[in-house]
This record gives sequence, structure tokens and C-alpha cells, in this order.
Amino acid sequence: PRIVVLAGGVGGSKFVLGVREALRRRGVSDTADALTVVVNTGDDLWLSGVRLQPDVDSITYALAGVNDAERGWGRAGDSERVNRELQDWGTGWPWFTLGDLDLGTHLARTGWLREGLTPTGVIERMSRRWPLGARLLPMTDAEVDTVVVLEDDSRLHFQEWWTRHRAALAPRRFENPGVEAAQPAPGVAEGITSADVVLIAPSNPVVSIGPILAVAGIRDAVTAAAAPVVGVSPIIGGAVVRGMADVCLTAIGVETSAAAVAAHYCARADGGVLDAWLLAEEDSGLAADVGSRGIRPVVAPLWMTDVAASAAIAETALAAAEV
Ligand code: GDP
Ligand code: FO1
Ligand code: CA
Repeated sequence: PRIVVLAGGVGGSKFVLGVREALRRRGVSDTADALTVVVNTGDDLWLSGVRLQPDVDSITYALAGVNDAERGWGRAGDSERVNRELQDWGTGWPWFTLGDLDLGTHLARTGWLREGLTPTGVIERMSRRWPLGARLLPMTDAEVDTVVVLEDDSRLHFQEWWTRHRAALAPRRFENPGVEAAQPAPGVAEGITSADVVLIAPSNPVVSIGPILAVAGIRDAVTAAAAPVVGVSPIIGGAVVRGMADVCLTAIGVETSAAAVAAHYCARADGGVLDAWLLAEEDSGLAADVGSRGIRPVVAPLWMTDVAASAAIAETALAAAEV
């Protein structure tokens, strides 16, 4: 089957590892041909002269098996010599660590961007280093970094709000300046249109999936896709599994519950993006609520504790789409 996954960083990569594993178990040898991942680039930033793409890198490193799984970002076994030097130069952000190996990625990316490659071209090039078993696409080649607007109307980059302030400053709203005019990256809309199933990973609905669907060409492609669209809840038992997605949801007026997130995504029949929604067993009581909104509820274990568990979730999502 041709599968397109919309994904953010940590939740996204754990889920994509599961989809790749589910394909392998079905005997698909060239999973890269079957699996396209459309990645959030709202987290991206310029820092100390280099371009960072945190969600792209989280998924790349995870698929390559070189990620720091415990920390949830960066490379396993990385060191911080250059980071200390940058701090002594007074550049960068003291609260934001650039690992030595990770910096190699950012330098390579920035060099290629300066040579004229698009972000899509850079990711394609970076994907050649490791057999990722998936085709990674940025949501757009435009720079539409997420900005957090606070109650007093001050604005800060998403990474400063998330990493420095740990989401403790009450957000009024999230913006992606320029996204209104942004085109989907080459291959994204075509991939969605020709897919057999579109999956929405259990990623942050506001700052990971939100920016992807804010690209009008992507939202329209998902809304109009011939294939079923199946989402997986990032909320289990009324709480986020990790991270601070609850603060993001509250800011946009959505309750931290699997049913409220499904209602936020909305049924395709009502102009939204969902046909079916995977809810955790802990949330089985919400299935009727989801169903009443025209979205087919599917109750399943949703803890992505290891690749096998993620693969089982992916298989349930594929089955819900009858592929
Ligand atoms: P980020 O970009 O690194 O913040 O990662 P994502 O946006 O892709 O995913 C973050 C979301 O993943 C969080 O809201 C978590 O609730 C969710 N998540 C993390 N682990 C699990 C899990 O094991 N199961 C489910 N269902 N969601 C998870
Ligand atoms: N998260 C942190 O909490 N502290 C850091 O110092 C940090 C550095 C960092 C460097 C590169 C990278 O790709 C990600 C990094 N992250 C760090 C994670 C990142 O800020 C966010 O967790 C994600 O963007 C949210 O999805
Ligand atoms: Ca993210």
C-alpha cells in the first residue's frame, strides 16, 4: 500500500518506526517506496548561523537508529565541545544545546541551502546517508517558523517558548508567518492524492500537525483525498504522554482529551481531515462521543513502548482504512 504519514518529532518518529515495521512484517521489501512522511517544519530555526530542523532530524535520526531515544532529540552519545565554545563566544542560546554530531547535520544542511538546494533537496540528500526505509518530505520549502504570541502581545520563537520557558508563559495563539502563501513541498500533495491511506501520527495537534495542515494545499489535499484518513490520539486518559501539548491545546481552546482532539481535527464529511480515530483503551468511554461527530472510533492500546507496540498500532490504523 502507498502510505502517507503526517508527523512531528518524537511522537511522529515512534509512530513512523511502527509503520515501517508493519510494512516489513507484511513482506514489503522497499518500504521507502511505500511510505512517505510529511514532516512539520514549524519547529525550524536559525541559530548561530545554521539552520535547524528539529522534527526532520528527530525522524531522520530515529529511522537511522542513531537518535538519543531517552532525551528525545539529537544524536545518541553526542558530545558538547562546540556548544561550550559557542557559549564562550556569546552566540546561540544558553538554554539550547547544539551537540557536536548534531551540528555536523546543521552545517551540512546550511551549506547545501546556501548552494541553492531547497529544503526538499537537502532532506533528499541527507536521506541517502542511511537506509531510512521511508521518503521524508518537509511540509513546505517556505520558512514558516512557528511564533508564539503571548497574552501581552509579545512574540517569541516557538523554540524559545518551548525550551527556555518550558511552555510556562500563557500563549494567546500560535502563528506561522507566511504559511498562507506557502505551497506544499514538491511531492506532498501528489503523495496524498495518490495514497491508499493517509495517517495522522499521534503528534502534537497544535504545533506539529497544526502547521502542516495550515499549508492550504496540504489541508485541501487531505480533505479531498480518495484514500481514508486515520488519526491516532496523542492523548491517553486525558493527558499527554510526554511534552506540553496540553498547554498548546488549552491555548487554542481545545480540551486535553482524545475526543476533543478528534473534534478539533473534525470529520472529513464536515470539512475536516478525519475518517477514523484511534483511541486508547483508557479512553474507550469516549468512543461514542467521537462516533457522534461522524468519525469512526477504533479503540486500541496506544502506548508506543517499543517498535513492536508501535507496529501493532500502525497495523490497527491500516486495518481501519482497510488496507
Ligand atoms: P515533538 O515534535 O517532539 O513534540 O513530537 P510530536 O509532536 O511528534 O509528538 C508529541 C506527542 O506525542 C505528545 O503530545 C505525546 O502525547 C505523544 N506521544 C508520545 N509518546 C506517545 C505514545 O507512546 N503513545 C501516544 N498515543 N502518544 C504519544
Ligand atoms: N530541547 C530541549 O529541551 N533542550 C535543548 O537544548 C534542545 C536542543 C535541540 C537541538 C537540536 C534539535 O533538533 C532539537 C533540540 N531540542 C532541545 C528539542 C526541540 O527543542 C523540541 O523538543 C522540539 O522542537 C519540539 O518538537
Ligand atoms: Ca515538534
